[in-house]
Amino acid sequence: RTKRQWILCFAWFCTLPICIHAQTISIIPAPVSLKQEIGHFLLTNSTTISIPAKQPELASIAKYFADKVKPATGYTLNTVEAKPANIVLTLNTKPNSRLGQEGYTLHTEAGKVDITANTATGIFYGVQTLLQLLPAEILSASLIQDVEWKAPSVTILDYPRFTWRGQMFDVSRHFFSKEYVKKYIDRMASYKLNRFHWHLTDDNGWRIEIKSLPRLTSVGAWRVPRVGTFGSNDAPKPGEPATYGGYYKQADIKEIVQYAKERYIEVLPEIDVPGHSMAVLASYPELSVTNDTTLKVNPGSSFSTWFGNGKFEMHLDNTLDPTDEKVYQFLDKVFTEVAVLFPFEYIHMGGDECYKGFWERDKNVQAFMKKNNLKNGEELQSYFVKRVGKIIQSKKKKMMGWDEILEGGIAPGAAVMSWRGTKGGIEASHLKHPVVMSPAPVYYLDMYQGERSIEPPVYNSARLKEVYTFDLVPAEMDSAYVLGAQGNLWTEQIPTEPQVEYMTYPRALAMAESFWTPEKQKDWNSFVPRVEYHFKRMDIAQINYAQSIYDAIV
Ligand code: TNX
Repeated sequence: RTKRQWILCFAWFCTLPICIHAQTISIIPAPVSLKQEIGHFLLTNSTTISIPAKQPELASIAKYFADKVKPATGYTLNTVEAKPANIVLTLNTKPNSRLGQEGYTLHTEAGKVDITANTATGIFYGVQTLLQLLPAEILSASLIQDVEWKAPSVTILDYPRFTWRGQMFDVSRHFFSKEYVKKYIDRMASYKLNRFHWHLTDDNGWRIEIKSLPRLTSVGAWRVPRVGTFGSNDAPKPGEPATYGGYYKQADIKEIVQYAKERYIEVLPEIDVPGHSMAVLASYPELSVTNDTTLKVNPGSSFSTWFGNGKFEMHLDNTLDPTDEKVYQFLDKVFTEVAVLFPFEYIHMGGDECYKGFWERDKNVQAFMKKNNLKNGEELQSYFVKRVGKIIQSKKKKMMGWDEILEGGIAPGAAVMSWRGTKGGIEASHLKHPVVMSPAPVYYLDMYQGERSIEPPVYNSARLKEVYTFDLVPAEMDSAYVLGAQGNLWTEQIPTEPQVEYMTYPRALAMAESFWTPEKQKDWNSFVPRVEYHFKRMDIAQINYAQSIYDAIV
């Protein structure tokens, strides 16, 4: 051997102990900068958390952390207002401009964790990173005694790429309990996602109590069950009881909004109109274009659902009558209550996939269009959306809608959620309207991601690697108007909680990283082993997932 080889060999031998002792770090989303040092912080029963005096928000973050680690460790961590303490949460008195509104710095070493930020939000994200530095077993719901609760020594500086990092959950096609919605939200927070888009209404069930309109939930929240036949569209048989469904009482909604707030997540409510409204029309038939009193809450899927046989089936459903003042009075009542329940600045009014055949065939609608100089269905829908925009504005909220709201002329100030690819988003950005990117199929969590034969019967695929590597701001876009992006979980084919998780994970991790980590730092080859480690965390946390990393590598 040459002298150089001997030296290299010796150097390798000397660093070996460090390598053996260094814990692997697998943070998702990857932080902007991370430096690992030798050593670790050990969490013990006597670890104390220090928060500044008169900072109730930081006190509740400290409690969040203490509650999180308690089941697995059995420790009851003490919060103190004075230093010295082991874990110190500090708000910068002079803002650090690199950190912005959501960034943080985290430093760990023997006996000490320091988290600083300009805002409580940033502190919360620092705590999430700290939780990810602790062993996977920290997520266990029951006591674990044979693990040392070590977090490797690191220095991290971190902040997000986008302010809107969302996930949409459709609770209309299948209903999910309040407790489960909370779980979904808490898991979002652990990956630094901060917008929970709650798809509360659709053809298959109205899920939010509106006190002034009780039939929406006494009638509209219930349909005939179609258990085991995903996507079945068979009309209800005569006399078949509407027993499947459920809804959230206003008290439940408040509880969930508060729960989300404690996790720095804003809740975006969606009331989908004028299409996707069969649950409304079953409850208040006088709002339909044809005043049809026989309309029922759709039993299976709705306007667009992919079937196992690959067929894309259009449902030519009735809609709200855009020419009827009663409809706007109804919407005023709905948005009055919605605006009070949800503190977020935006309300989503849907606007997608509205079948316009009834409008074309209805004499009154045609006469209305002529009188108002509306040339086609798109212009009539635009008239409708603008009226809804005014109602939403009168409640001191901003309106958001699916990209169909661009058709026939967009309402002033409306934000667009781009779902039919990136086209709508690009157009809206040039019109200087805020945009959230959620293009199908890439960011659609109801597409299959792994081995076809064991996936739910959905029609298209969104592989993990495609999701991870997708460039969510195309070059043609005016990026200044991009608020961020989100994944959408439509649940026509997804009736159970384990299926919800299977479809969500690990793709939500790929999105979380795309929405947070600087684009040029994203690296598929580093992501895959980190996801593999998070599978271990999810096993311990009892979260289901698809093993789609293996499939995607091929
Ligand atoms: C289209 S995305 C829809 C939903 C379906 C979804 C199925 C959008 C605005 N509308 O109603 O659930 O496709 O992937």
